[in-house]
Amino acid sequence: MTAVATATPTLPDHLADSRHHVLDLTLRDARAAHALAASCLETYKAADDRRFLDEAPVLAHELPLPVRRHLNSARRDEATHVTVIRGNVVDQAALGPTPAHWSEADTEASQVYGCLLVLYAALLGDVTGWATQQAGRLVTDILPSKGFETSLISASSELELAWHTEDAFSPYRADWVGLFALRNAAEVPTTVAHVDARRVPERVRAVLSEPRFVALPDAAHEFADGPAGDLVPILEGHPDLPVLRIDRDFFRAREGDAEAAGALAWITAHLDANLTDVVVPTGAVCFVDNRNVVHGRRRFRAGFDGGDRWLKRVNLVRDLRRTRPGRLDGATRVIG
Ligand SMILES: O=C(O)CCC(=O)C(=O)O
Ligand SMILES: [Fe+2]
Repeated sequence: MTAVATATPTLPDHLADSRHHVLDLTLRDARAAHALAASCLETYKAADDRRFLDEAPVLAHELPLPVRRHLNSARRDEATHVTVIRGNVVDQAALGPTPAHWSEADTEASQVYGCLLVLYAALLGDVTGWATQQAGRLVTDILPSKGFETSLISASSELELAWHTEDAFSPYRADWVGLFALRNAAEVPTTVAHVDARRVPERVRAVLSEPRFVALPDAAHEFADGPAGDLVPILEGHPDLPVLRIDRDFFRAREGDAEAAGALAWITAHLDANLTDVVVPTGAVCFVDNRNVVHGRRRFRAGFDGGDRWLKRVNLVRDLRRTRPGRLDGATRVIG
């Protein structure tokens, strides 16, 4: 029998990688995409300019055809884990050193990569940001910072960043997280894990589908009033292909619910066992499907010498209207 990669949730393990969709750009297409981003930057001056974000879904039609096809399959395919576009042009010398902190990372030289990430993202959905994260920026930065080596946020390095659904505490969380590695010389891996629906015992699945879990805001958010901690389910949607919502560091079973604690322990061990490395090398863009997989990052040794790993990140939703209750007014993309 011939094995056919149909991208269904019942794939045998040896075909699991078919849920990692990878496109290697030709140099010609990489240059064309970069040139489009550069012309957008010239017009709009910044990657998170409001008019640019609004126009991006139209401008993105000018991206090379293989890129549009690749991202359209990610938009359509309900079982994809990650969608990667490798081989983007990043001029390391022109980029300059990796900044020491996210607040210094919105550099002029890095804007063009933010623009390219926004253009790619626009083929999947709409970019959103958080008032409580990186000062409300829409294109954020991930880089190691001194003093945060063992923190629970993406500025960490020495400590593994535990797997999580991005912004799992919020109903306005992203459908995809987009990461653009401007620099990842050491190829520090991002990690992903999914729920293998066939292996979840019936009773565990039933408990995980009920709102018996406290979803605390993760440490990347600065809330003035402290965490709300809503009661939420961990699994939703079709049992064969559940939508996953969980954070290894910030979810708890509700007080006194031993059965929920047992189910949480089961899925935690299951996701630990399924955790897979996905290297996003320098010049690669990776869209993580935030419904199908949790993600994190392996530990690494930061040099703090200007050569450290540096990623641009966007959150995006399929339906901006869904996030409207979380936004102050219809014109802003910032939640909170
Ligand atoms: O650094 C990475 O590869 C992932 C970081 C991450 O999970 C995040 O910033 O939310
Ligand atoms: Fe994350």
